[in-house]
Amino acid sequence: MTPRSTTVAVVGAGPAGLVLAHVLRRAGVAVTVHERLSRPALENAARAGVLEHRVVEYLRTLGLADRLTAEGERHGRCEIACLGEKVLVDYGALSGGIRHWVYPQQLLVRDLIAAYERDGGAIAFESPVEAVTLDDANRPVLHTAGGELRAEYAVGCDGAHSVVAAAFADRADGPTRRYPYDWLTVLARISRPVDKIRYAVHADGFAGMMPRTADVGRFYLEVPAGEELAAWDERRIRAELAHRLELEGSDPALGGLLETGMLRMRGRVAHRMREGRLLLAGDAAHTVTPSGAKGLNSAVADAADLAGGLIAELLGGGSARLDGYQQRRLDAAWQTQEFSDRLLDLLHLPAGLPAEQREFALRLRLQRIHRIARPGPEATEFARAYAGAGELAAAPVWPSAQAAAVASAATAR
Ligand code: RFL
Repeated sequence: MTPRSTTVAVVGAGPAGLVLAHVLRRAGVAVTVHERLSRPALENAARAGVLEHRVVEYLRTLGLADRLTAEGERHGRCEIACLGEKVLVDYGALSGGIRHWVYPQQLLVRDLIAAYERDGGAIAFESPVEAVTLDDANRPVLHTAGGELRAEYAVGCDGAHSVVAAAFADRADGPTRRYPYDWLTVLARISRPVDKIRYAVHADGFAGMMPRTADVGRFYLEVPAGEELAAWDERRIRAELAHRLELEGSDPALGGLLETGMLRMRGRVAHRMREGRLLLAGDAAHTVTPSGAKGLNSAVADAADLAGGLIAELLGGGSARLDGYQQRRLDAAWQTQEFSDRLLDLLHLPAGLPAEQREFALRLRLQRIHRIARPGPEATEFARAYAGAGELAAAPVWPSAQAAAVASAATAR
């Protein structure tokens, strides 16, 4: 069988892969997208939902945020409960007007797939890439059940167990942190929308309540590391959420539990995001805990930067931008890890703290909570980092005729 070929082979149709493929295709670069899951499975996987300001602005410039901005909700306030106080953090005001958008990841993924197809693109669903190797000229070869695909570049947007990362000499290894607790995750029907994120810093462990849609909320409970889900029946989950979150009559009441899971809490950043013609973006290169809501946002930011670099490289704009991709995005990944880790530290008591020392630790945390709620440099820095102030690196705009000409030359190489 004659091997097929493309310019950029994208592995994985999550947020990183879809945004990257979309921008490349629009610039006239030949792209393929392989996705392991079926379309319905991908379009119904509920994960993130809190989107940074800069990510939504970027999607908006691409015309990819119409439904998001029509149906999503803007959020600029959260509250942190501790020792009977509920401290309001008006991060929208503290940041000078920068707020989140709340819109479920699976809806964003559906919108991105629809937009890609509207532009004439096609995604190979249920088509896992089994392995990636390099040919004699160090060009990537993707191995799938349907045969081999040769590419100028292969980009791993395939999440934490990336097959593209596995083709790096060091398997894109890097420092990791296993936190001394896990989070039990719950998706539940609710009687009214969650109007602001609530974090509860509690002697019995952290709990969180996050908005998703008008009648669905996302909840978290801190549990000991390695805890099995089977240890938590529905009654225990409901009681513990109500107790730690101090749910009152004015709060959303929990309806049916739609999904429960156990999230092993860890952070990881690869040493490298590029090896020759192999590149990584999103969770394939770094995973961050849900604390701070940064995973999906970082994945889109990687894709935006990488799209700019690949377009410049392939369409005659030079190599400098692609060459700088790894350093820029590793720096950003470490900033993200630091933010998420700092928030985790605030929200959890030290592991194994004796009961009689917990109030002291909670009182110290309450001081820190007030510092990020009260106007001042620390609060401004937190608010801007949390809501995602600033801009993503936008891809250069290429006149379509020129783009098409150079793209076909690139594919023929
Ligand atoms: P994804 O979304 O994991 O997509 C990777 C895709 O690659 C496919 N795949 C393959 N396809 C072909 N061949 C192979 N060999 C393949 N191997 C894998 C997979 O099927 C999949 O479709 O990675 P991407 O694009 O990097 O995006 C990352 C985000 O999905 C992730 O970081 C976020 O969901 C994290 N996250 C949150 N991030 C936020 O920014 N805000 C949030 O509020 C937020 N909340 C969350 C979260 C993650 C959670 N869980 C379940 C881990 C809440 C939760 C509970």
